[in-house]
Amino acid sequence: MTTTRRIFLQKSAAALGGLAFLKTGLAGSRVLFRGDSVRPVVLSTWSHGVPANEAAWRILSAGGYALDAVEAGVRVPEGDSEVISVGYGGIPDAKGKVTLDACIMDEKGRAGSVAFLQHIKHPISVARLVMEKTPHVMLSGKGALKFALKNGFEKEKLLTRERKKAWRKWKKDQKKFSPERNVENHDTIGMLALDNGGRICGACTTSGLGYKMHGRVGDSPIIGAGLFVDGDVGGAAATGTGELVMKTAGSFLVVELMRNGMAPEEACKEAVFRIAEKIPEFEKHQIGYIALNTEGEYGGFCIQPGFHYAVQSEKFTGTIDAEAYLKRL
Ligand code: SD4
Repeated sequence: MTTTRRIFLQKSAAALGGLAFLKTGLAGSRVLFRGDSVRPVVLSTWSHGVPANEAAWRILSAGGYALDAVEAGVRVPEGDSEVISVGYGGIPDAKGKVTLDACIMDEKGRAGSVAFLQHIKHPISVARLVMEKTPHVMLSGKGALKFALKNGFEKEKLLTRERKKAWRKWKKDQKKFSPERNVENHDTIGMLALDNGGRICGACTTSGLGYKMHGRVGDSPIIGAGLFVDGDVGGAAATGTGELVMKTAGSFLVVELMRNGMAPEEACKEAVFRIAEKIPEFEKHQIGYIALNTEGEYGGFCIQPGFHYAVQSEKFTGTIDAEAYLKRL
């Protein structure tokens, strides 16, 4: 640990005043979790990653392509109205509109993304088409919608009765944006997969922070922030308050750290430390990173306790609680 970091941590501990927080053990002070070193393997953020991984696994276990696996995987929460942070049934913005962000990246470095997309249930599939059918990486708003409709996607109503009711209550009660930390079913899905052929791909899709400002776009459709893949190194994905991830180019940073020799969990940890060093009041937010390298090793790390990720492989299937930067006593 650098002196600067130590000083920073002392300062932030003091700034947290009466609140009882403890920094977790430093890299090297405990045995670093390195995942299983296995392939194929798929991992994704939160518990809604479990059924998503199952869909991806059907493709991976049959020898299929990681890109098909991540697309099929994240389409599961996108289509599930019970998952209120992704796709259909997602929490709307402050104006009551469900606006979606998504991106996808393959092992060759190709990328596609959509931002501020409305009325389309599966933004990840539109992002894939942007990647495959256009010379661009990102389409947004009405242009993205037009592109989707032209390519056979249907215009659908994404705001469910339940979410509309909750939005009305939010409007009446507080009219104030406040991101909630660690509320299950209230978060982005980021997914990373390594297939039998050693190809690594990733996808990320979300309705974004609940009751965000109309027009706000988060980290999830930004290549290098919500998701990044380098086919020679590995991939990373983020969940949580996107502004913190964007300001630190989070997923790109995690991949670069792996390129320089760090294990996935160590790289995620370092990227969380970067947020802690650079962003005032970071402790009010949650960020969770997951990472996977081309060896099939994986890991995650987060700011607050409570973030978990789902893994599926021949060696392990289940969820893992990520280590956190802050620990409540
Ligand atoms: C965003 N990272 O829009 C996403 C949403 C999220 O908890 O993960 N929410 O900032």
